[in-house]
Amino acid sequence: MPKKTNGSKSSKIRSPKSEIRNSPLVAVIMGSKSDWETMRHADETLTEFGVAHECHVMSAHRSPQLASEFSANAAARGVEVIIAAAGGAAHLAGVVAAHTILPVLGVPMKSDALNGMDSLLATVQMPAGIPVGTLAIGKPGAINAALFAIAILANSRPDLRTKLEEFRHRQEQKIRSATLP
Ligand code: RP5
Repeated sequence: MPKKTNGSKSSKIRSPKSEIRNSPLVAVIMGSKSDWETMRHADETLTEFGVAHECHVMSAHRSPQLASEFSANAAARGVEVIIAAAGGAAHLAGVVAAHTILPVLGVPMKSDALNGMDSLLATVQMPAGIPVGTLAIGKPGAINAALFAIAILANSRPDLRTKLEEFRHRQEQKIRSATLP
């Protein structure tokens, strides 16, 4: 299993081109640096499973060319799943999905104005033909997007499948052994 590609946190969410190395399998992209506090949970989950990945900021609105170029080139670079997070009029996942046939998982960010309902609807309501697998708003969505990406990769990677089974087992054991005050 290849190691995660990025080093320091600050480099993770800055210049995309300089960080493309070691064939990341998952690309985690987000519309703004302000999304990192939520999306770091996707980064941490992928790291926990030893999945090579990269994290970048790019916006469907503020850097449309970067977003389209990145998604159009992702498959050729060896990326197998893209996780796209955005808030508000959250078009990022849909725009990315329009430029690639890779599976795209959307994570709606919790917004100040509408508590993430705007992000959720903008991400989930894709017209037929260009699918985006939309996860929950905020941190649970970030974690589940990573787990979903891992499940996709695990179909053809027995070592990852074993890790996922062990994770589920540990999770179940926690519930079974939970005691109430
Ligand atoms: C979206 O706008 C981002 O994904 C973010 O969730 C939201 C607000 O961005 P900032 O104004 O904090 O940069 O594009």
